[in-house]
Amino acid sequence: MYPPSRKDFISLTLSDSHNNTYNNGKHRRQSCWRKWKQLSRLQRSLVLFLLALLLIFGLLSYPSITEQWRGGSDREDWLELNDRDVKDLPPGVKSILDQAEGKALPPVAEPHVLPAVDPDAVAGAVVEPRGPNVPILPKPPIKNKNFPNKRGPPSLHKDGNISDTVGGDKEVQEVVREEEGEEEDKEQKIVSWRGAMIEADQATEPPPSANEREAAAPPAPADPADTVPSEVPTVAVDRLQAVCDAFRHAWKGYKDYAWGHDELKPISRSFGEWFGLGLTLIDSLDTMWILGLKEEFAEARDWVEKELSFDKNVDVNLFETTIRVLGGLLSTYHLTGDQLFLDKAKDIGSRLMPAFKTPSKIPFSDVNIGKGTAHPPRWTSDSTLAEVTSIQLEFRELSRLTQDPQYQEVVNEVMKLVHKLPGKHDGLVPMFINTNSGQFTHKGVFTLGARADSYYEYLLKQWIQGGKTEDDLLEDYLQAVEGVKKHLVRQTGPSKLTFVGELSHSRFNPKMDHLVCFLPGTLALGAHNGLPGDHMDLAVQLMETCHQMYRQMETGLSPEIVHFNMQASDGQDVVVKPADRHNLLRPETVESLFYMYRFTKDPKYRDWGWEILHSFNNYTKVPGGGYTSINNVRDPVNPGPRDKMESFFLGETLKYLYLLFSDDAELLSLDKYVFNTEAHVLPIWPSPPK
Ligand code: DMJ
Repeated sequence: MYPPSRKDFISLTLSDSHNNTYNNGKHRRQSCWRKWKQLSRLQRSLVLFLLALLLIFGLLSYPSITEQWRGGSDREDWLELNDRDVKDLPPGVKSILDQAEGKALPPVAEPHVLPAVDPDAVAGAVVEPRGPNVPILPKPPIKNKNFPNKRGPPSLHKDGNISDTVGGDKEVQEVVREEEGEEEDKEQKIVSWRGAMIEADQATEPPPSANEREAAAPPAPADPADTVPSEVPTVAVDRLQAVCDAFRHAWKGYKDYAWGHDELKPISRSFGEWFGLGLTLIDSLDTMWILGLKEEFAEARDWVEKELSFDKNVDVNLFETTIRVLGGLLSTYHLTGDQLFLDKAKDIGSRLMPAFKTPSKIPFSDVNIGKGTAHPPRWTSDSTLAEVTSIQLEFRELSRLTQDPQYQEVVNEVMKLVHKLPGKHDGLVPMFINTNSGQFTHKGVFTLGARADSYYEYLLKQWIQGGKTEDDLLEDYLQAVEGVKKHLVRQTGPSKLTFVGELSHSRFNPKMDHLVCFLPGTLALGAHNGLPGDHMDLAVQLMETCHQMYRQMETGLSPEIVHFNMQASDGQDVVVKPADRHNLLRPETVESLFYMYRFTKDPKYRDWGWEILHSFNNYTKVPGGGYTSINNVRDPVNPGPRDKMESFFLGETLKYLYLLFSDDAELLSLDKYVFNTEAHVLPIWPSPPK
């Protein structure tokens, strides 16, 4: 027996209903016409008159209806508000406002950012664009009177630097980079996901903070070797003050429009949410402490105590949460001795642990901190290499503080696996590793930029953290630096600038991410710790190149990615492709300037940092509060505000600038601390790891 034919059944039904519909319509049209004919002439005129009246009314009310649909009145308020602020602004800042208003935009080129157009929302994040004057959350309390008043940089605390209990962590920032679509990059068609994108004591009298001390009187550096004769003391004070002013301005925007949320959107005066953990606030805690911003710190501490909860059903990125949140809390705990921060650090640390429950012990990228479940990204079972190898400083420190070995065990296991893994190229590692097999994937592409960068940084820093006793880490680091020199370091044709390119299936690509500018600082730190002198030579050369990546741009700010010209010619050394012209307020260059100044005392590094701070102020500072990422570092008239202040601007960029300008070499001495990759400070252990 065959089943009844579905085809016959369907065709019968469709044909029937179709016919009915058609006939009904025809019938209706015929009967309407008959009725119209039956009306008297007067009745017909009356109907026509009414119809005409309706039409006229409709036409008159059209503009106001459509205006309401477009939400025009909100936008007018917003523009009026910006107009009030725009007077007397430097050209770069004014151009940011002009673009936000849509005044000076090129016809198609860079889209200006308005509150309603929100890339975070597209990515599924919770975002609430709103008018400028609508508060989102209650403002933070003015001051917590009960807050213990011992504040200031740890170097000013007696025995403050090496406490028995300390914390650490690392963070990453996620950057979605458009792939270049060029032949040479075809093998690596991957959307880059850098989990980028950042402390009180009960006992003694509050010592002055570094900021207070240096601002109050001409500084008398504790260590005469730290004095720079060519620099008048007031210059240093002014520079420190300028960093504090920048921080306060950034913080004002965050406090007014994004308090308790992950990131400020300074143009639309709203906020963006990534994990919903108050990322900017946590990333900023230790910076405020170091800068001596007591009131701001107290308000933030109050929020951590009363509002911060990790008991929420949210997926977070393991790496980003480790470097920014765990690292920020551990660092603040260490600087302040305030138990609150250690308790919070333990809470988030333990909630991240499910990420390590994988067949290979290579952690998943994402964890739900409320449910205790973990998973890889939707499109792959790979994890990013930098992400799984740049969480070690923080987890190891958490174990030391809590005397609970589970944290360091899971991250040490990752390092052991990677140490033994085949597929490296003279110490250089591929960008991905599989959570099932524990093997490298996407082999053949080697970079010091996105997805691999902090692997190299953490090899050295773990070795330093552990008292320079873990030989495997040192071996991997030394081998990697040799691999970098052999395969990735080249010079430009015109000015012989030294740079670090990428290797893609044996083909050299003269492309360098701004992220790679962490390398001069790391190389210098290694040399300071007894590693070969030529590491320092390379650091000096690369530092010059990173400086040129800023200096050669019309805004004085580096683009996200540059290409170098290797032809022997008189042309440009640095080439920037249209898709790479943005600047996200990243820290890597000022981070390296800080290390280079600490180790060489050459004032040019301070001057370079000072120029960068000026450029941030000229082109990214938003009136009313906050700094914004920009679209185009080559266009000082229309830099194209992106309406986003990354948390690492406060956690890293401004912190490193402050430390660069400070004459106090004991302020977070590099012989006592390592900085995690989000600039949070962790102590070098007094005794080697067990
Ligand atoms: C930060 O989150 C960290 O420095 C990370 O290692 C790299 N990216 C950002 C800053 O650019």
